[in-house]
Amino acid sequence: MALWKRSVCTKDCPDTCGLLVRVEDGRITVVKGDPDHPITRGFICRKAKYFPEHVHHAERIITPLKRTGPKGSGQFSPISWDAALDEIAGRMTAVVDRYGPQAILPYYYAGHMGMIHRHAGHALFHCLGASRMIPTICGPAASAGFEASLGRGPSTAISASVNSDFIVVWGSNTLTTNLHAWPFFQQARKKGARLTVIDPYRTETARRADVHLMIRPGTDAALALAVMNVLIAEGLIDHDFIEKRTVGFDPFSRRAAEYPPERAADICGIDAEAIRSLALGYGRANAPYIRTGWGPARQLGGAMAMRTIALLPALVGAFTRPGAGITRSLGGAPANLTFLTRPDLCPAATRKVNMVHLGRALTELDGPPIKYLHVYLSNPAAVAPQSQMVMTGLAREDLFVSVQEMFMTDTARMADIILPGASFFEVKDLYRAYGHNCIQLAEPVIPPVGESRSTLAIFQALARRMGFADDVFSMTEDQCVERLFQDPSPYMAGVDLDRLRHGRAACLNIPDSPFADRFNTPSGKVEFFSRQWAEMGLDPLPDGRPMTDPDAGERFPLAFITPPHRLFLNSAFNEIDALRQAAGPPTVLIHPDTAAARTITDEQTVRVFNDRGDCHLTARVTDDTRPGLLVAEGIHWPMHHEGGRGANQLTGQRLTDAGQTCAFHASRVEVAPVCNDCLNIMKNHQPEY
Ligand SMILES: Nc1nc2c(c(=O)[nH]1)N[C@H]1C(S)=C(S)[C@@H](COP(=O)(O)OP(=O)(O)OC[C@H]3O[C@@H](n4cnc5c(=O)[nH]c(N)nc54)[C@H](O)[C@@H]3O)O[C@H]1N2
Ligand SMILES: Nc1nc2c(c(=O)[nH]1)N[C@H]1C(S)=C(S)[C@@H](COP(=O)(O)OP(=O)(O)OC[C@H]3O[C@@H](n4cnc5c(=O)[nH]c(N)nc54)[C@H](O)[C@@H]3O)O[C@H]1N2
Ligand SMILES: [Mo]
Repeated sequence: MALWKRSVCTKDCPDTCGLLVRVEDGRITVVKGDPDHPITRGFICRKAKYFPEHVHHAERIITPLKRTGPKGSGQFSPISWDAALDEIAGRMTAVVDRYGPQAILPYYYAGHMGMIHRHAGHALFHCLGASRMIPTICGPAASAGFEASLGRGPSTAISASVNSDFIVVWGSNTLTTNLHAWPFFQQARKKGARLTVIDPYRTETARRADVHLMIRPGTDAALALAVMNVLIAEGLIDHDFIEKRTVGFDPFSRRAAEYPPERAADICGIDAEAIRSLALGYGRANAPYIRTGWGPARQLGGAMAMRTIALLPALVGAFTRPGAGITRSLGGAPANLTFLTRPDLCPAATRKVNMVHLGRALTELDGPPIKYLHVYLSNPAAVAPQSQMVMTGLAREDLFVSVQEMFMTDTARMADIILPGASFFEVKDLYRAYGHNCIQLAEPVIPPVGESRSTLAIFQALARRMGFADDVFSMTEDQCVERLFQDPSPYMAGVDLDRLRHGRAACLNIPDSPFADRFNTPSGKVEFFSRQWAEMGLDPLPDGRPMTDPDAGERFPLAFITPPHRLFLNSAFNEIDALRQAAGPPTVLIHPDTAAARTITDEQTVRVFNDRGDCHLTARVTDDTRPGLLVAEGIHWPMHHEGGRGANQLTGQRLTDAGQTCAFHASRVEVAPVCNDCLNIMKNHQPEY
């Protein structure tokens, strides 16, 4: 019998789309958009249409597996759940006895964004006293910068931009990574709004903008300062707002005076006239609106960049007018999760390991060294920086690795034990979007495929095996959801729980312009001058001097960025042949001048390299990128690269100025053509780690 059921896409994307799922004989056969969703309104990206194949893929891992060949050989045999859990519990216990609990490290991220399942491992690792992983791979630099200027909390709803007359998309590839924002921008444009995109290369979004500023990566603070310099010089600022609702304007204006457009033009690689024109457009608009992406924050000075951009609306008082404002990741937790994460169970002074430093943690950390790694909801062999170090670590004979997975990823291949994880269609969970202010509760639409189990079920079974009896290890999904509803945050006020229980998205109680009354900074005002940053040893004022990678030196003159691909979601969807074929081989965009200087021709295989590693990509010679800037879109599974090494071979573990995030878009590299003979040799020799 065929049924349509409501669900929600839980991949790590701002849009968190409402879905309708057709289920026939226990199998998902069609997935389409739910027209009743208030924001995503019935259309979905091309990737999501492949969910039936994703869930019922012939190569999905559906039983626990144990390694039977050398590490990384890909040789595994099915074993029972009991045998797998016994082995994991036994190994963990042995490591605790010999090296102490901190020799165990969990590694997870947001492969599936469910509030319950994503946080289901914390309590067990706290009980064990394992090292704590700090989840910094994505957003904290952007948050830290934004919060220094505007304070913690929600930002302007993207849907508010329909009333804007001047939209700036600052370092976001909206059409690729936040598709459902686009109709709001287009609606505003139909009424006459102008769209400016600030991005180092010509993305699909930039191509469709009125103006594209092809900024040199890592120089956004200088651009924002120059825009503010012009606004002040031209008298386009809101004195009343500045006086009543900001602090530190005087020292700030002296700093901005140091950045006339000509200086920023040199730093940013953009015409001074284009900067002036952006400032005049922004300053004269009735309702200027900025959508910031994560791009400017994935730089060594990423928090400073975001902090500086976030000050723009304050200068022109653009927080209260309908349509005006600024959007970052839309925060605001709907409920208290500590009943599940149980920070009270974590021993004081437990060692913290920043997830950006996984490579180092597995190869250099001591006192104690990491002897056991458990990976879930993440694919670090593909997504973590400096892959060579990560792979060297994963290959250690004296490290036991267990991985929860749906597919034989590069990470799973390095495991000693693999546990089959249930897909999000097979579990119950609550989901909070980060590109709009809705939440949605999803029931399983099918039972777990094969012998797969949910993250919650796996950790509970392990906890019981290890003798931990706390109530949290016996709560069902239903009980967890009810607990969430019993301890709601103020954002849940007025939310219709019945609507949620019927699987429909509900909007949180968050105004479109949450900055109207107060800024959650220490002063309660916008902080042009941040005492907190001064105390942290950072410049209390915006600083436009770019930070470049001190490891790079002159041997690596080219900038290298790795922004998202339209047909993948981080490393997810690489298992879908049709999407991989549509994406083509992993590619690098190279400007014609850069290519000519290295005798590189279009479609040639090139080797991109630095001191951290190398990676083979297919060259696309195009003026869609700047001279001196290489762009490799998307995280292809390393195994799909010629040579087996992915783009994260080239990225580093150096952290951003604040927020301790990975500066994924700050790498410096060189590139050279690869000869055909070398390629043939390479095809026969996959790397050995
Ligand atoms: N070079 C470079 N590297 C990057 C980035 C970049 O821009 N450039 N971006 C970074 C960013 S922003 C992020 S957030 C990280 C993302 O890093 P990850 O969170 O590791 O990436 P994903 O590919 O989203 O997660 C994929 C994994 O999630 C799990 N998963 C997915 N769906 C399900 C499910 O339904 N059920 C179960 N049980 N498991 C599931 C699987 O383990 C899968 O392999 O990558 C970072 N890495
Ligand atoms: N299709 C698809 N959608 C996704 C993802 C995906 O992999 N694929 N990933 C998801 C995740 S986890 C996240 S966090 C979001 C990220 O979504 P985005 O914010 O859109 O992605 P970013 O990698 O942060 O880069 C955004 C843009 O910033 C540009 N950029 C890079 N460096 C700089 C700089 O220094 N200054 C400026 N102004 N721009 C710069 C890049 O070229 C890119 O076009 O997308 C989510 N959505
Ligand atoms: Mo992310």
